[in-house]
Amino acid sequence: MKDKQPRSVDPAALEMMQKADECDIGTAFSRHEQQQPRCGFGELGVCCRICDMGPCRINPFGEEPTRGVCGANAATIAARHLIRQVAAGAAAHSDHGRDIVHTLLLTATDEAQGFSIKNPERLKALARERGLSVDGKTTGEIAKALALNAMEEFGRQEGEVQFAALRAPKATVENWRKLKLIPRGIDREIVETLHRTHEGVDADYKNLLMHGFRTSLGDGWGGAMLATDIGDILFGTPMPVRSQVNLGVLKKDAVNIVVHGHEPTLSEMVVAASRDPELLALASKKGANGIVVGGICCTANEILMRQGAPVVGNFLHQELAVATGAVDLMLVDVQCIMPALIEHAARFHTKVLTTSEKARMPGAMHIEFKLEQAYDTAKELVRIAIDNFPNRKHVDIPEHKNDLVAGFTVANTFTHLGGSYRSSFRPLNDAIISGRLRGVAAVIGCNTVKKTQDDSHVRMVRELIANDVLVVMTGCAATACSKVGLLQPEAAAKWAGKGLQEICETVGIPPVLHFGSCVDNSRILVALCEMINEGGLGDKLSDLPIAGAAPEAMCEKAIAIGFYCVASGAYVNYSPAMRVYGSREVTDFLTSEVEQILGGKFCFEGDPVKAAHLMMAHMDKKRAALKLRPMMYSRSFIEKAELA
Ligand code: XCC
Ligand code: SF4
Repeated sequence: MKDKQPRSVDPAALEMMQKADECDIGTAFSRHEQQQPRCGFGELGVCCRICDMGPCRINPFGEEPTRGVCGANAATIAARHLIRQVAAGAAAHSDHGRDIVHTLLLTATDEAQGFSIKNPERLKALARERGLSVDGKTTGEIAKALALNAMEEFGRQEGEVQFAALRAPKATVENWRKLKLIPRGIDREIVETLHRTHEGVDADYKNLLMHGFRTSLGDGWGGAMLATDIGDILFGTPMPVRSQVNLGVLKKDAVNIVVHGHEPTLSEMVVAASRDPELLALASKKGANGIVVGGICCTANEILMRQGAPVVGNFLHQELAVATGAVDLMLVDVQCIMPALIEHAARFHTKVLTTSEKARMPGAMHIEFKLEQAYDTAKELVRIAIDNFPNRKHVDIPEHKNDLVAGFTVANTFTHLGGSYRSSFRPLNDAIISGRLRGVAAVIGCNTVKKTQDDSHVRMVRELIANDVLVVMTGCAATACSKVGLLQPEAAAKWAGKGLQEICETVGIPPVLHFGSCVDNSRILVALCEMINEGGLGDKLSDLPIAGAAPEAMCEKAIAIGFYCVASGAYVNYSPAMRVYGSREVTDFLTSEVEQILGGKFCFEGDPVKAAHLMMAHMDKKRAALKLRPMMYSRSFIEKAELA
């Protein structure tokens, strides 16, 4: 709510913002300022607009009105709006997952042009894991059976989303079952959230929030997990790969295509088309020296992980990329796409092109990306970019860019050690048990104009690694930290504590691991399960010395992720705070009481360094409960947090 905080810590962003300001082009940063002061009722979560007798608002100081027209109080109102956000976030990830499953189905039957099963081994393993027979079957047959089996997860009416019980530790599953928390079907719980939060249905805030947790599990252990696993089958399982990040990856003399959004189906094909000799020849005929395909938001992470494609930026970079004047085509699919791109593009030569029927924008070109003609369409899109290259006017590309390593997965992160064929989490568990490492933190999520861009990610992660916490990252958070060089092996010597340094050197990993896009948070869940399976760190996920954070969270997807992490037993710092402060009861439930039920809880601390200390205090408590050795090289955070 402080409006004069610095807008970003990224010099490339500041350079482009200044240009935008000088040319009188609005950006999210300037529009944020225009929105001040924001409505306090909305910020506190006590504005209800569920029915048309409203909007109603509750006095957050306990004076009248304490109830809406129907009698709903602050707790009911805050809880039901929050779980609607969970449902929307879970819907976004899961609908993306559904599209990937659909792509697998059409690939299995040879109807998806240009797609193939890049990782048949992974296909077989996943089919087996889900109880499907693979012996004597062709790849196509297995893929079809798996796709149909996965599709059932969405519309199932009774039973359980399969990955939960297949992958999570027994004790965690038992607790979920006792609480009736395992989703029956992904879509079913989302629909039930909408029903329960309709006017005059569920008024019990705890009951509402618990259903929010159930809905979110259908994201983390359902839709998002399917998106990741099936993505790996279709496009190949990532391997560690070097690339570059920030606006400086755009090239003055090349055709620049920015793919922005989330689903790998479009971006994978566009990367392939950009390497087509015919199109490279066309580009050179137009005077361009090659074609750059770079990404923004999670699409960036998808093609970074699997193709080594450069990352143009994170969420708040989308308008700034256009402001370089060097983007010939901004290609978008779904999620995190600002409608403002259209106004920006109009000031430059950039063409904005939408490709999904689900996400159109007035003023954008639209070419639907259909799987049946995927490769032809991708070529057409690349051709549009090439044809637009000669129309460039003034170009200013900030020089800033940095190197990074991405592409870590559950399977490849710890295979390095001893050259073992099987991935083993033994080295990680041993390092934690011996006190060389404190634990693991997942720092994930978006950028938001409510906080200085990238600042919370960078400061939190530096604090964590300096105190011997291994950090895994996804999404725009990973992009933020890669911009300052935290995602390369060299970062260990510079910023990591001694214990973490030793691990990084032995295993040959950076202190901060890039685990991919936001749906790839499911990789983190699986990694935690592996840690339990490996032994020595307890028997349920909530026993682990781990924590999560989304310190620059912005969207409903981030809320859904926060919810499934807490439901899985994690301590989660989420900032800016969810809109619940207007209800003491809801705030207390999420930040305290729920720990007794699920083993995890939220913390809404806004200062990233203080939040890191709280996360480490949580890890230290878990370490103490597991009777692990004291930290070898770094101090305990328990006392400090207790005082705070
Ligand atoms: Fe969107 Fe996934 Fe958030 Fe970035 S991190 S702003 S969701 S792109 Ni998921
Ligand atoms: Fe007001 Fe109740 Fe309607 Fe919400 S549901 S707008 S509190 S009358």
